[in-house]
Amino acid sequence: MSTVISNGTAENAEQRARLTVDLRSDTVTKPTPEMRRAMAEAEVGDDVYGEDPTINRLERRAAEIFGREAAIFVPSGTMGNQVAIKIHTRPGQEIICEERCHVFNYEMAMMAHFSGCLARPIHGDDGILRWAQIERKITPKTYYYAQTGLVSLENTHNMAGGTVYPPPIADEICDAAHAAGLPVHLDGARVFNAALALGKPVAELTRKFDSVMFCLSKGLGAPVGSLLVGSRQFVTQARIYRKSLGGGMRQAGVLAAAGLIALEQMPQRLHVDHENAKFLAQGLARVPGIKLDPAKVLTNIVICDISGAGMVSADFSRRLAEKNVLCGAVNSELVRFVTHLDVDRAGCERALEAVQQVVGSR
Ligand code: TLP
Repeated sequence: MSTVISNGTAENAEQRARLTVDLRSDTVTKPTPEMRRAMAEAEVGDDVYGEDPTINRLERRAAEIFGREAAIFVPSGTMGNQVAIKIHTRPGQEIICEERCHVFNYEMAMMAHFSGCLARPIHGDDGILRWAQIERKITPKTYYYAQTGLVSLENTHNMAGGTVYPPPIADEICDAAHAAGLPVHLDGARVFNAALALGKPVAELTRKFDSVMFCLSKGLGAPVGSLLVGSRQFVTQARIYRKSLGGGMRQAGVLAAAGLIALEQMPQRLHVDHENAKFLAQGLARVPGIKLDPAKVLTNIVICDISGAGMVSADFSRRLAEKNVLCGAVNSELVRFVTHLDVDRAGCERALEAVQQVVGSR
């Protein structure tokens, strides 16, 4: 439709979008033609009555794949995490988490707003916490301390650069937390990337967690949606809190239809994103003034320190955008590139050329 606009602005914008290499996030992917067809043809019903057959199928498949009793489809990863936190905690408690994690930094303080809890953030090298660190932060059972209510981990760890929990470390945290009477939630927005990096099924990686949230709308390429998996009792409670947040959707089978394709077919292609991220990381590490260790890039996220290039991240990303390459500023020194379905090797090569020009021209 844009071509009929006489001043050409929309047309130019569309052309620009086609030329752009968008590495801001793996959330930017467009649904594949197969997803669009499935969405158009989806059987639907009212999911608030539990009558949407496509959503029911998606939830059953998610539960099966994760080896759990039940799953619930939620509109976003944020809602999935916050519903889980609400179920596991009571107002006035603390939640132990890594200091750069999503639930603490990017979910609008909802652990305080919705659940009445405070974060007890801990720094983990590469975003990975160890049980010994967690244990030291569990508050004594004395009436004047806010009691620890939950441990929340993130795998892969987004802002630590898509890092992956070694299974024995995550297993130890779960076992020891349970022995201390604490539930453990996993923000597994990108847990399929972790599973690929470790060569293990998601069910095995996540089996000891009390609840797991994972996203269809990131590397798996669906337009919308996440799932929360756990016991039947947990999911029954999750339905109540999802509704209270306004997340009770009606004929959302159109979304679940794309989600089913994401869940069944897209994990098999994530290796392409990992290979592209590695390629990007190796190229970036060769640019003078940019610092990162490509050996640490195990999944689809590359975070590098650009402070040696003599500019702050906001300027770096603005200059890169002028060359039709988009990245994200994590803070004034760190920049994030995320590979995904809609960026190929040629796009990564163009991104590297643009970075070289931006850094070289300062
Ligand atoms: N992450 C987004 C931004 O919010 C930072 C991104 O571009 O990476 N957990 C993790 C680990 C995430 O990375 C995200 C989204 C979420 C939860 C929330 O998912 P949504 O955006 O569906 O609410």
